[in-house]
Amino acid sequence: SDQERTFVMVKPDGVQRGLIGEIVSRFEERGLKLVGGKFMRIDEELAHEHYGEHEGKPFFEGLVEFITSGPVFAMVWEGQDAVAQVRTMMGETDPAESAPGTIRGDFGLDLGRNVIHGSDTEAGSAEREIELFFDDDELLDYERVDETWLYE
Ligand code: DAT
Ligand code: MG
Repeated sequence: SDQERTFVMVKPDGVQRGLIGEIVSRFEERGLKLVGGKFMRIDEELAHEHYGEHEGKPFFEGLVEFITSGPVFAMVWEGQDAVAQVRTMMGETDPAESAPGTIRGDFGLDLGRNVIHGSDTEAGSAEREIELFFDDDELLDYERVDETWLYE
């Protein structure tokens, strides 16, 4: 099996709307393993680093303002093809184009308030974001009791 880690974050709108538990539950029930979690406020500098690829785009300043506007719940999830599986479970970037059953399709309506972040599948993205938000000693290695039943 292709075990990998991905960075996920409940954005300030998701925190304010009480969706942390619901979102964590979906990944837990899917079989992904939580290896790190942090309730935190993103400062301006971290926001610029995290969303560096979007610097200069018309929505960038609004995006930074939004992501720093309140606490977020940052996480690292591990599992088979975790990066792509999380992206599939999130839906499209625009909640309006996201299928029901996806997180953005079930809990969002507006592009600028799309509840959740997950690393994209481009090589190195997940590793970069995990390092940006977590120290090595904040990521835990352990076995979940259901692993022998989750994976062949
Ligand atoms: P994703 O979050 O699906 O990886 P992205 O990396 O392209 O999407 O963009 C990061 C965030 O920026 C996205 O979650 C919402 C916001 N955003 C993207 N495109 C936008 C646009 N055209 N107008 C307003 N906000 C946008
Ligand atoms: Mg992205």
